[in-house]
Amino acid sequence: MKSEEIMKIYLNGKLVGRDEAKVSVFDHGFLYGDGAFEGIRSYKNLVFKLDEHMDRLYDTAHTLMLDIPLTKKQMVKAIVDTLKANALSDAYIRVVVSRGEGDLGLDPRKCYGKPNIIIITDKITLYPKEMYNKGMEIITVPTIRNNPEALNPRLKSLNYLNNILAKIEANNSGYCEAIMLDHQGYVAECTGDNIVIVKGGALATPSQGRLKGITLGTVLELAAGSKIKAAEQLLTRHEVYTADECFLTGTAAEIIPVVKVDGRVIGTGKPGPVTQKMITLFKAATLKDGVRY
Ligand code: PXG
Repeated sequence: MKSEEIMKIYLNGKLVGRDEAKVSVFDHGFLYGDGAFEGIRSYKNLVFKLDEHMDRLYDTAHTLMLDIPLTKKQMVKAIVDTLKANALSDAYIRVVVSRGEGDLGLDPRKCYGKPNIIIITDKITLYPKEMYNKGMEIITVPTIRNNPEALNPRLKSLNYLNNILAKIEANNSGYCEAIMLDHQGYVAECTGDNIVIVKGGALATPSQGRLKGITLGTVLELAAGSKIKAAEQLLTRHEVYTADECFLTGTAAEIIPVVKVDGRVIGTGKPGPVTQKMITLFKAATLKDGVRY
């Protein structure tokens, strides 16, 4: 974390210090979790897959009927300006668009029509380095992913309690990540990452009940480019337990191998060759595909 004087945060068109970066307690993002967000990374002065992140942010906002008062192009400029103001070449970028200030009551019409836009740039490390080398152990938790007809997991909304409850259950059992099943009992994803298995050299990932992860999308593209088969399909825990390899994907986590699930050893119990290959391909892609600044 940068010290207070140097850290600059984008708040509604201005770059302000950490202490000045404040919004009202009447903001419906705070009161009701009403808003959208994105977590993005930059590598060596390139914002990775920024257009894809913009599309997802604006798609979430569209479903929430939240009019973002910036075009995608203006938002990209605001992100780049914030990165430059903080002199960060490798960063974690958190974009938040909340419904804005309003009277009490969950009706968005009670807001004065000015969403708050916040961009924070900083560093993030999600899991200890050792887990990347040895692979991580995860469990399945009781909290299922939201039923898509209640709150679609494809929305990256400010309401993340579904995932946080699952994270708490994982933590309570001594784990830092967990599998969440979907409303039909199929494997959906983890609390902040997508899940991929490898069987007979081919990749498989759940087809429903999950966020459309941009890291996962990159992995699927890279697989296609390397003639590695990949399918989006219904997956049960049995298929995860009996996979040759397993790994998780996410902007914050990047690609992390999984070697044990619910006490079952996956494959050899060590990060496998296909996982290693995807990590290598992914690292190379992060330096190529995005917006330079
Ligand atoms: N599923 C869920 C539920 C997520 O929240 C992913 C999958 C991976 O998607 P991307 O597009 O990032 O490949 C996410 C993303 C954090 C943090 O602060 C979490 C995410 C991203 C950035 C930061 O814990 N999760």
